[in-house]
Amino acid sequence: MSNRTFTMIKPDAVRAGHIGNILEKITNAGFKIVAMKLTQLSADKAGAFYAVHKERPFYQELVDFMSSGPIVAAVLEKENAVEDFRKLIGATNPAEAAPGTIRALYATNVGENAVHGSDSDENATIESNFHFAGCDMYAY
Ligand code: DAT
Ligand code: MG
Repeated sequence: MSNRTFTMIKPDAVRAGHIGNILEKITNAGFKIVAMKLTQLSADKAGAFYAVHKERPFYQELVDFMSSGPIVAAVLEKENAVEDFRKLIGATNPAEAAPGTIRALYATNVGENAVHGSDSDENATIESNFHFAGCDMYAY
């Protein structure tokens, strides 16, 4: 089991001024930020990141949204990181997200849902490399 996962604070939450609140939830839950940047995805890069969803009806909407403004991309470290982070963010649809989860607190709707979290160790590695290949990670 890996001890790292990958997250993005999505454009809706960045625009709403929630970067600080969300990072506080993440660090209070015991995750260490080992790499982080503020960046903006081009439509091409957003499309590539979410390529697994390209046959879904919401794909174009997702690509447009994810490239609509800046995001915070980060690699997080904690024991059981992938599973614990998915619990911390809550269900994809904030209407179904458990109380106190990041999506329950900060997501707008199922499409604009404040944060991304990797769904497997394999995807955590792929997604971390997508944003941070060649970048240093910091242990502390
Ligand atoms: P998650 O982000 O919880 O892993 P996912 O991988 O199924 O969810 O979908 C990726 C993103 O696509 C999700 O965060 C928001 C968008 N999305 C998913 N289902 C959607 C829907 N029914 N309508 C609009 N956007 C949706
Ligand atoms: Mg997913």
